[in-house]
Amino acid sequence: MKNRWVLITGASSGFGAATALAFARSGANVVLGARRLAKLESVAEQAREAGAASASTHVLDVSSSASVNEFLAWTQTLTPQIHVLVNNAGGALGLDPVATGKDEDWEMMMQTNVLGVLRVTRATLPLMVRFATGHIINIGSIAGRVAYEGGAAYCAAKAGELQITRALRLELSGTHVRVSTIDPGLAETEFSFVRFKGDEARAAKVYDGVTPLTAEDVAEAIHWVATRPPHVCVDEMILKCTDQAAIHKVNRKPKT
Ligand code: NDP
Ligand code: 8X3
Repeated sequence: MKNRWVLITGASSGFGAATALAFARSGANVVLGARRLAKLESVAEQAREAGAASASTHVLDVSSSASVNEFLAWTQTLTPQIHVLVNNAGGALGLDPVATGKDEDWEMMMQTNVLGVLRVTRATLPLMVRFATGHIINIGSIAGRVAYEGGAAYCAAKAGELQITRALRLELSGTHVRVSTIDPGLAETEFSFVRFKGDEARAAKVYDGVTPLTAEDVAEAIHWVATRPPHVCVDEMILKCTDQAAIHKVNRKPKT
């Protein structure tokens, strides 16, 4: 990845931050976006120390077309070409059943996980297609493949991401731009803290007695997918911790 340009959304924490460091270690230029600029800058500093050719940050809110377009205009002041786009920004809000679900939670999940992926991809494609190379890596979830109670909107959003990935691969056939989705299961990041709106105890319970994936496990998979030879496209990758045999079948060690 030496001197390649890698754009990562949602790079201020979790998978996005770990992915920035993974690409930094292989000498890439990392272009980082998220809403929390101070956190992004701290990730960029670590990326420089880890060996990034450069690490640049700019505020990005994927739920706004204006913000996405401004972000990509700024990106083009750095580089005319993006080699890898990691559409990672997103997450869940709430675990309410449909009967008591909240409009604002549903709208935000669709805005980030679905429309955000579409917006950022549309704005980035010109920086790939005219160079006849590029790789779009979307971060989906096992929730996009199997539904669970309280997950209707999040599962729908990640199923949307999966179908966007599949449609895009068809649309880009012949352009040499690759399209992949990486769909993790339980991983300990800020995900549950955000889902439960700052309730730390409830968030911690999600990982009780389990050895979940780490952000670094997922970042390593993203980096591996991005570094296959140009004729190889990993279409879809499902990554789960060994304790999670299926979405509802999680092996939890009894408390001692
Ligand atoms: P984190 O909450 O740690 O990271 C989410 C990232 O997305 C943050 O950097 C956040 O930055 C960013 N983000 C959220 N909303 C926006 C927005 N509107 N505009 C720009 N950036 C935004 O969680 P994860 O690292 O776990 O999540 C990353 C992705 O992985 C998500 O798409 C999530 O759905 C998916 N995923 C997570 C799993 C898990 O168990 N952890 C499993 C499967 C998939 P900021 O708040 O600064 O904007
Ligand atoms: C996050 C994984 O199972 O909590 O996408 O929905 S799960």
